[in-house]
Amino acid sequence: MKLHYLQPLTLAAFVAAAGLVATAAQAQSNDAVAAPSESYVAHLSALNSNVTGRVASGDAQLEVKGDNLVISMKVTGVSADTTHWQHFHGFKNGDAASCASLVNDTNGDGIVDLIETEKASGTTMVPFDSAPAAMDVAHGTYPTASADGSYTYTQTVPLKDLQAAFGKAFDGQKLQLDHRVIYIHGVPSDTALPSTVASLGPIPASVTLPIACGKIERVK
Ligand SMILES: [Cu+2]
Repeated sequence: MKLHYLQPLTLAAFVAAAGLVATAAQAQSNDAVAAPSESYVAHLSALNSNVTGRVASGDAQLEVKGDNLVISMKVTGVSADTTHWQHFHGFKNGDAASCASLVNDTNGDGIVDLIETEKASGTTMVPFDSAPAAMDVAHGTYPTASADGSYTYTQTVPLKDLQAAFGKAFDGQKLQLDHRVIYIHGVPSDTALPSTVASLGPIPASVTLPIACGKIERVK
């Protein structure tokens, strides 16, 4: 007797479960092709070309895809075979940052050093290294340019982790990417720099010297 009742129920349950599986599979494939929910770009222009002897340029793309921020950068015209620190910089109070220029060369040595960028750009915030959400600016693993002075960088960052680390470091501030600027730094360690070129603590000025900057803009 029981079988007569169970069988139709089991069949119905099976059909329902199969339907759910199909719906889940459909949703997943929709996610895979979905456009990013937020998208940003930055076009980077050279800084301190008088020191580097090159004209750096680059493009950065930042896309929110599901739970991740996907960062990709393509950079040319930077010092060859040199590791290039790169970060977004900004103001701790959320004000919109802009790229520094020679106007910010307050000591008149012809070079805009990292400290001189602070008035226009605020402080170093998130490293574009191998683990941005760790926010370990001084110990990150940054890209090294090839022999022709170019590199590409891509990193997928769990957005929740990044936001949590950022809020902890900057008084609960939000990322506000479109209020930030991206800097690329670095010239070879044997570059002769005047002693007026300031850096952060014990970090050599050749490591932190800004060589390109671009404002992050939201793409509609
Ligand atoms: Cu930086």
